[in-house]
Amino acid sequence: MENLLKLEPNPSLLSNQTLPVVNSYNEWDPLKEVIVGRVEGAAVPHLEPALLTNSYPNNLGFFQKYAGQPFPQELVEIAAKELNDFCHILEAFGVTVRRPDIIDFSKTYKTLDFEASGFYAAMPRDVLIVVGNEIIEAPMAWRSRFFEYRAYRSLMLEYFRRGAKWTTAPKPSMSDEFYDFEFAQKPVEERYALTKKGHFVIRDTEPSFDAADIVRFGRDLFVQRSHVTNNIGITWLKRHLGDTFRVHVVNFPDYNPMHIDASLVPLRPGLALINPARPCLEKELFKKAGWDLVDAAPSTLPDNWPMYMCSSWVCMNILSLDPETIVVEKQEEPMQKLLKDLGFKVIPVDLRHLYTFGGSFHCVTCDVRREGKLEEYGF
Ligand code: ABU
Repeated sequence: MENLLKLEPNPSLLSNQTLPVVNSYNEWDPLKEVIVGRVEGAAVPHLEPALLTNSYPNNLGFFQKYAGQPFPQELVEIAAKELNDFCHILEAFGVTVRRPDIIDFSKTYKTLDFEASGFYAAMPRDVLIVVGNEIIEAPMAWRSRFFEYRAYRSLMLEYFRRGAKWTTAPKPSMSDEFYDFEFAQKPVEERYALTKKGHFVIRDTEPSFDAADIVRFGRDLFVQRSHVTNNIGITWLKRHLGDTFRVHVVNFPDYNPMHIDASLVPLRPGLALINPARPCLEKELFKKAGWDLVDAAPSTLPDNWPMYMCSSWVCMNILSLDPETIVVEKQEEPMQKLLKDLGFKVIPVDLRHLYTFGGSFHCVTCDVRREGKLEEYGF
């Protein structure tokens, strides 16, 4: 870490320009303030339908063994250290870092419709999205994530008191009718075939989306259908954002879809990474708008690395500090080389143990404030 701190921060990150407390229109403008998640208090969820669908069959034993208990302490300690070091690096680049409250997610709770225990506050990207001057809490679709927003409530209240527009999207009841229980029980191949035909584990009975199924390109936002984002959720988002923003649905041959940020990742105006294992079906839309789509480099992660909730394509789940500077996982050398060849300054940071919790730099952050304003990028 000492070496990393010697890197020269980009002067634009240190400017004192006055911005609204919440202000972020895209994934690449100069970053000023960010929420970084925590693994302290994380618990292993019970195998509810949506989690059963999204996890990988070889991991079921882990969930059966630990469901409802805190995540194993040795995993928490090493991932917490990686996150703390990442926060210090961001601060060294002039970025204000905020953290969620620590909550014991192993507590059980009961609503009118179900009983569950919680998960974690490691991935603010899943629950929060900033669109311009507004911060939106996503409805979410896992019962274990019903109360995840609570870890961010004190931050939301602070932003609100300081003038932010704060919205909580309606949460689904997460009653039994919301899930296709049979879908979750089907063998993987059958689930994949159904997903290909547009069937997902959640139904369209009530709006649902995870914020991480949306990616921001200024006036244009791209969203994917997934096992946590349904059509009525996308309709809610479109209607809520109104004419100022355009919400486009994009598709990928990803038969276990949950979160767009290991499939489509914009880097700067006119350039985005795409996942070569799940090439975007709407490439033409981007080409017509003058965007180059570059294949991400595969991960260097060993096959036996414990990955309970995401794929190794989180190697492309990077965080842009500005249009020229990108944080990339330290051992993902092919991704680093690709980005350097594209002209970026790369900041390598250790986060591999955090992958085990289901994400990387984009997932573990929510950019609350970036310099910049609403712009169009050719769409
Ligand atoms: N939660 C982000 C990672 C999604 C994926 O593995 O594709």
